[in-house]
Amino acid sequence: MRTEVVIIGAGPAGLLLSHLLAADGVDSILLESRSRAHVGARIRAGVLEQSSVDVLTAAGLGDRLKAEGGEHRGIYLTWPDDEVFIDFEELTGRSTVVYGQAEVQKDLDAAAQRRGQQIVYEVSDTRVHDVDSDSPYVTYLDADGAPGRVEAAVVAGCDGSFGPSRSAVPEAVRTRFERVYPHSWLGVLAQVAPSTDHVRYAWHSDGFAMHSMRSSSVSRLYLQVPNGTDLADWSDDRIWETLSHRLGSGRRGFHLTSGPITEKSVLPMRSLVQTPMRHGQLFLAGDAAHILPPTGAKGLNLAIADVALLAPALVSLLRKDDHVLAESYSDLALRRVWRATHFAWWMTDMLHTGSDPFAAQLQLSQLRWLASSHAARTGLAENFAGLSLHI
Ligand code: RFL
Ligand code: PHB
Repeated sequence: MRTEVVIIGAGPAGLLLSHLLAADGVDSILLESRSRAHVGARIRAGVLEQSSVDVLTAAGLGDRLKAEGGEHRGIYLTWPDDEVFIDFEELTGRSTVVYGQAEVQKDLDAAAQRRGQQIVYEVSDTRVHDVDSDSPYVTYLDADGAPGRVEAAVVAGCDGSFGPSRSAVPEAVRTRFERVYPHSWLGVLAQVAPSTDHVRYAWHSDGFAMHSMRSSSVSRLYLQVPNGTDLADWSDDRIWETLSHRLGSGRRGFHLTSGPITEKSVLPMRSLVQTPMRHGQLFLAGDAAHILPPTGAKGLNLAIADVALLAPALVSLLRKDDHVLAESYSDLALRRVWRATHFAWWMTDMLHTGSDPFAAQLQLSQLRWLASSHAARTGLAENFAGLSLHI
């Protein structure tokens, strides 16, 4: 097969890229290792920042988001002695929308169906070739094990944390910056109305906890657990008791209501940035280029921001033979990536507890500073909700 852009990965980054390219008349083919049903059912991110909402809306993908997404003008930070509401709207004039990644994926998938986008699902052994040349190509095995090959002018690596694109940049060219955290998140989805009106991040000496939501009848909750945690050790009762304790149920008017848990998983946390995000005709976007701990709610937002830069760069390159945007893509995208990487690290460091009493006192001091300082709250709010696409 031949196309203009071969996109590896049909997650949010890959599907949005194909959508934006198609809007400018650039053809693409997507190769995806999982089934369409599997990709559509993944429960992941929940919070969209304003610039992501703007990108999706401008791309004609904003109808359901507007109707069903809940606008969240801030977050609570709580700890046993106090709490603070960080009012993004008041502090930055920007807001966030709680709209599950599965819903974004559904909207992108519906748009892809409508335009007849070519997507090859259930591929394996995906390999990237000759990105140093003008005629790169990707090979794979299809669902029946038959070999396939797509030739293109450009390869877009949108294949997430575990795909092959990141390693297709030669070792001599790439730099990997990495941090592995000693914590994981145990995440649950529960069929119960949220007990909080805004996302609640809780510091506790036993470990961090968080209460988010997906709709008026579905809650999403997380607990800090040690790496290597076995889900079998966490009964539903133990999860609810621990959440109640760490979130401070019964304190300051907050009462956690439990309900049936429909999904449980453990998510290890790490930060990784690979530079550059372009090598030859290969461009990386989303988790393929960078991974963040979820504490700052940035992963999906960064994927959308990358693609919002990459799509016009590829259109200029392929339609006008204009290389300027393609050449600045990596540097521009990385400015935002490092800002988000710092923010996610900072939020993680402030809220996850261990056995070091000195660290705990610094965390509490920082939380009290946020509660007492307008400037501190503005800094957090700007990073959470207020980043513009070009920083
Ligand atoms: P994805 O979504 O992982 O999509 C990559 C796609 O590539 C496919 N693939 C391959 N295809 C072909 N050949 C191969 N060899 C392939 N290998 C992989 C995969 O099957 C997949 O379909 O990456 P993308 O598009 O870059 O999107 C990134 C986001 O998914 C990710 O950053 C967020 O989910 C992170 N994240 C959050 N981000 C936020 O912005 N806000 C949040 O509130 C938030 N919460 C979260 C999160 C991630 C979580 N988990 C489980 C990782 C909460 C959690 C629990
Ligand atoms: C979520 O709703 O899944 C969520 C919200 C905020 C985060 C991470 C995840 O920081």
